[in-house]
Amino acid sequence: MYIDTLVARTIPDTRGRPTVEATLASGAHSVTASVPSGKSTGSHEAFELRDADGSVATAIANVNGESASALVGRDFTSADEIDKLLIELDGTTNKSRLGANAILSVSIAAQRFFALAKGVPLWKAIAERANDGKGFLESVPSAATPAPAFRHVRAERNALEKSLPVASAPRLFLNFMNGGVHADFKLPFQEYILVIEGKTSDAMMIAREAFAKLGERLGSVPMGDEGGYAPTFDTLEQPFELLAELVKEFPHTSIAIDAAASELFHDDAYQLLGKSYSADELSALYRELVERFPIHSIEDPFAEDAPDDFAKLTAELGKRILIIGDDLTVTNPARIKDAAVRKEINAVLIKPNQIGTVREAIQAVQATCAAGWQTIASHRSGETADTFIADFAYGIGAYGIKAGGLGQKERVEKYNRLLAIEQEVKTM
Ligand code: 2PG
Ligand code: MG
Repeated sequence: MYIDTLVARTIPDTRGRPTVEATLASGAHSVTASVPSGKSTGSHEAFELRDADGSVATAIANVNGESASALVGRDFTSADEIDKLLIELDGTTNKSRLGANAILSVSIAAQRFFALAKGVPLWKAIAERANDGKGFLESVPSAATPAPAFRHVRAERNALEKSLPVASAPRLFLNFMNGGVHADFKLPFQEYILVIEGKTSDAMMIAREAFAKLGERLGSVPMGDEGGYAPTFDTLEQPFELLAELVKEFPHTSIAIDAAASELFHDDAYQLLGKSYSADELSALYRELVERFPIHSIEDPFAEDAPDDFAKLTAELGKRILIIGDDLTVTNPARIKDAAVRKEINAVLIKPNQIGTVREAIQAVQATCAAGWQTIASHRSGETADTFIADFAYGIGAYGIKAGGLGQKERVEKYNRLLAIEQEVKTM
């Protein structure tokens, strides 16, 4: 593909904050991609470039300047080639020079372009890329073991080859209630989710009915950042009781939470509804909740720099539920490999903007698969109309997708894209 033009602009995200959108053109075709932005961000994430005034003007200038100079007027044979060039051009370990937001806008546009050029749906192009990763894993260093022994690499490659992702519909991890930093801590945990199994069209029917039902029960309450309800309760258990009622009414459903515990950690303890919990006390609380309610998974149960507490909880509960790493692993293949060695979790949240290129997000998926763990593809709390994450989730055969609640158009668009993919698959 010969690139004729690359141009970026500022658009507002769902919180009204500026973010990056880029358009790549070749001949008569052009594609556009925009990047989301998190609020409960992990400190080990790739660097989102913002100016002192909160704008993304420098990130935009980096796309229109350096990235465009490197790409425009050149021919590329794959999206991966473009990603490698962008990584090299930035030259830092965390994308802090050009900005992960600037880089990812081009990386997603490139992925979209090569799907278009090949005449295949985006999810299929991603699936092909995810399954062509045999050489990837060796190139991912591990922070704990910087120069892995040859046998170690061989074992990892064998594990990966046996578990390469197969494109398939993800379970919906659909947000019903928002708390934490997404709703001014009206609820202590950040996300209260209904996990809905089955094919997307059936799951969405359940989602619509169950979401409306909860709305009736809650009455008039505000919406949180991710398009779920943001009610207030006096006890920790109440939101679980409400979701458990829905689980009883709707088959093939269960409860998930994102505790986003880094945001709860102050003064050496976890603060929930005015009470302080040590890591052990919080573990005991999780165990009690798992006994009482139909819980499927807990994301980020502890702060991002408490891997030992993750490992302890996974040893205790990992056979019954998923313990998902988000701020802990930040879609970073090297961090995922280290977490695997220490058995810290058994599932990984995959957010492309935490790492900055589609190439590395796919490496993160492969590192997760090699560990024998599940992947959950995820949006961010500041979203755009771009539905890339739906194609990505399907293409990598993710176990689940987190795309928010039905109370915000940009979240619904992702589910609508999954519905369209369900039909596309039938025609292929
Ligand atoms: C999370 C995400 C998305 P944010 O913590 O999993 O739900 O939130 O984008 O604010 O980091
Ligand atoms: Mg999270």
